[in-house]
Amino acid sequence: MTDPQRDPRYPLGPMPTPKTLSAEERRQAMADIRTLPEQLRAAVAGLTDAQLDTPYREGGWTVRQVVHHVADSHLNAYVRTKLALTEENPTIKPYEEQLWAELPDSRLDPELSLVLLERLHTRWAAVLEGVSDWSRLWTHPASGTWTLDTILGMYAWHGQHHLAHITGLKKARGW
Ligand code: NI
Repeated sequence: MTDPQRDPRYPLGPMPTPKTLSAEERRQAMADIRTLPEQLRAAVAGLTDAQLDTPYREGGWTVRQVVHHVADSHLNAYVRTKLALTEENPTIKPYEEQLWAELPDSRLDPELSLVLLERLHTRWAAVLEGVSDWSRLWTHPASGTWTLDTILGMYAWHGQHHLAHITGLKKARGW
């Protein structure tokens, strides 16, 4: 069995799916979401095209695909957040993230997704900071019913998880 701490896909360990968070955990998670775009921008600053097209692990996504994937994922997360706040236990739409990462826009300049993430996270963080009921429900058709706290905990982790793919590759390569 693979030690999850040593699985190169999961440098921070497995994704958390908390049903509830403490006030301090929420504060930290919202701060992580606010700062992720600038952290990602700093992580890819100065990388050449060849470096951007290097997989972060054997058989994994390139740095370029990782940046575009974070935008794909967090666009969906923003929609899920707003659905959960405005509808009663909505069923969200899963998507095929691997196939999205192979569409032509994932080969574009990462700058496009960095700008998108800066704008998106400003709006998303404003929505999250206004939440008064973190127990609002939403349903994933395969994995079941979760809360807004789950979205916050999962996606704060998700940004740091992919940031660690890039910073880990740079450290391993001495970039
Ligand atoms: Ni991801």
